[in-house]
Amino acid sequence: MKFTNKRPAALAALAVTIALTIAGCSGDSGGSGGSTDSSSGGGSGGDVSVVMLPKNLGNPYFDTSTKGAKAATEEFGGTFSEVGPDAGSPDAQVPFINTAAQQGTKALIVSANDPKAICDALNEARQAGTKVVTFDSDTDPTCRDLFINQATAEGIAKVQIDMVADQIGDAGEIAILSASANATNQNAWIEMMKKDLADNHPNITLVDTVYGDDNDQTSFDKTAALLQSHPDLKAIIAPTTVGIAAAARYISTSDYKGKVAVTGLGTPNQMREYVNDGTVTEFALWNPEDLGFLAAYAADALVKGDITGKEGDTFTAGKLGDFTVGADATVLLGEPYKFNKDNIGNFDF
Ligand code: RAM
Repeated sequence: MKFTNKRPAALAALAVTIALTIAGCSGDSGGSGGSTDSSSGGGSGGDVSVVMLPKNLGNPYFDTSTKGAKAATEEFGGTFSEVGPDAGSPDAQVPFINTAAQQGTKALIVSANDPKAICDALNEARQAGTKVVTFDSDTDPTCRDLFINQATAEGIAKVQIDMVADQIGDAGEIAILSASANATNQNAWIEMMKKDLADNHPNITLVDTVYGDDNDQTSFDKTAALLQSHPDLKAIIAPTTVGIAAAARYISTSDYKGKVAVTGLGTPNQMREYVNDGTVTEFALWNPEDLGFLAAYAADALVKGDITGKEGDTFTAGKLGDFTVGADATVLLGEPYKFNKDNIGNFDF
């Protein structure tokens, strides 16, 4: 079952089955070391060991993708663990990659904080026999075997510009509150949003782009600063689930509520109260659980030699069905989906 806006009924049915917690794969963030390493004995302890390395720990978006990856790994009988830094700085993931390689991990699934900073470590891991699957935020393609893309960058950019244009009458000043300055995914989306604005929305002006580092407090503070610096601001686009929730929280209790729109990419559970109180009209996302699920099945197919990452390779990802590897060793999950007051009640993630 895929999460696409062509199949809202299937999507709703899937969404209500998604639980809020991740049993057994997310633990104490370990103080300054910032790591979680709680392995689960997935299935029968088969020979495919999977390590999941999100941008950082403590983000509900990645908790949900880890939940999907763990479920898939249990289905194919592998072993699963999640590790990661507390903060998504460019090279914070390097020690976790090195450790996974030293442990002889069969597959590493990574959302990269920087397209290049972790490349050497990933390539060393690959030389040691670890298959590397990026998901959510890619590295340079030379540093991984496969990238699992949630939706096309063009599609993710367009849905956000369409929403903001709709919400501000296609005119006025807007700003972007992004994640970290080096994030491959957000930077690709921002470039395409700028192009879409230039090509199709001459009366919207992007006046600022700021970075909340996927940290709730930093994102909250950056929202306040944006509103102070740009008194005519009509909207904030946050292409990050952490940023949009922080921006909405700030605006929901301020005089800007109802005057400055907030949209972008968010999870329904984090955004529900701001949709219900009228701060937010509409935002978008894909299903992070499906994304993690697909990444784990792709990792399994690589480890077992069913695919190599060549264009045209095909594999089956359990309940999600069959997928084909496209150009640049990329597999596409689906399309972004828009959430608003009419449908948000159907989702639980
Ligand atoms: C945050 C992260 C993630 C991104 C989502 C939309 O959770 O930055 O990489 O895909 O937002």
